[in-house]
Amino acid sequence: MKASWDIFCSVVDNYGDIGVTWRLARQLVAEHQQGVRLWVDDLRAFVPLCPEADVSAAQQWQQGVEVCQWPAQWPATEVADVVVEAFACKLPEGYLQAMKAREKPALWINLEYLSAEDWVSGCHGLPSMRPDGLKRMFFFPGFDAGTGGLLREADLLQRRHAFEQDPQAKQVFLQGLGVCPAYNARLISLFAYENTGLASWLDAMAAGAGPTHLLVPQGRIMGDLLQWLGIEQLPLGAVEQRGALTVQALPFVRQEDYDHLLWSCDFNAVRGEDSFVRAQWAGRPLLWHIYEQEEDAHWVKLNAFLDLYVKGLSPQAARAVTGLWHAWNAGAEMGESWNGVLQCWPEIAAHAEQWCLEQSLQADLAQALVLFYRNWI
Ligand code: TRH
Repeated sequence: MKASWDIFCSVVDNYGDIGVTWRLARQLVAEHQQGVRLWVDDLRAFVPLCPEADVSAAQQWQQGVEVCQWPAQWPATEVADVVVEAFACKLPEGYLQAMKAREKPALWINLEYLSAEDWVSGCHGLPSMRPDGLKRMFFFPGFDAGTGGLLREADLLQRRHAFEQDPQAKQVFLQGLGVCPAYNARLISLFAYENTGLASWLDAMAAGAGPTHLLVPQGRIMGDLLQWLGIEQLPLGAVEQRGALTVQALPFVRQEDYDHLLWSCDFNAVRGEDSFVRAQWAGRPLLWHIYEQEEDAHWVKLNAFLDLYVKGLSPQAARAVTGLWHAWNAGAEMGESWNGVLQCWPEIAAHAEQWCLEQSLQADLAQALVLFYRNWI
């Protein structure tokens, strides 16, 4: 059954808000044949993910999604069957009025941020009544069966496995980015916020027994990287070597290609929400730089995830992963914990694949949303 969807995205900062909503919109169209309009208040954040997009278009079609600039002056607009307010971004007043006037009520969903905290499954799917008579449903992504699940395209793991089994796929992809690592180098991608712990991690990799090739997409960590390298700039594609460590700056790649980058690496440092989930689907060891929140609320989220994630690891490996993630998020010394992870590498690598498989048994978030709507009508 084809329904119409309006997804509202306000770009607070970075790429997470648009990253999640664009991925969801594409999947609703491609896999569920839904009619999707994506309202974005700042298209400048969209273009790096979808380079064909026109930053100044009021309306455009991209991959079957109608992408609309969310204008300051809200125009008269027909309300969709399902309204997704991403991350409590506050719907336009004019749209709310139109929702009230709609003969058949629209399903209004507030899509929340991802968290592994216990309370999430208790709040997932709950309604909130507003004084104006409109009802909003809370939809929480998450890691257990009581939540809305994680965004995952139906063929994602199949595509990853095909990529891994094709001996040329990785080479062709990396060569396209100008990356030619030494045959025995450990390949690492680094996507993170500014981090005072970076220098000590780079020191440890430079002093490592084997070669490491670090790929750094353009972004906020670049300043710390340049400082450690002692240079003013690192042009895209250029390579710098310090001891056993090779560092290479990469362009920010389109969203589909970011998966290829994660699949090509042995270890991925990721951040925020969407890249964090994609690194889990890559089935490789990972390091999460969580988005900082007021009053250190992010530490509760970080530890809630770690508690879940390290289950099944030996005490030594669990300590190594937890130690590394804690050091990174505290901007603290990384050398000791990195070496701790290296010592448990085979176990941590096998665990990452196992975690991916377990998580893939859950319904994915787009599927869960479509089902939620079907059950609601
Ligand atoms: O950009 P982020 O830090 O986004 C953050 C978080 O979502 C945070 O929770 C939110 O509150 C804040 O934004 C406003 O990290 P995230 O979520 O991983 O989003 C990055 C997106 O960019 C993701 O969709 C992957 C994509 N990406 C590419 O498409 N190409 C690239 O080269 C890279 C590095 C990322």
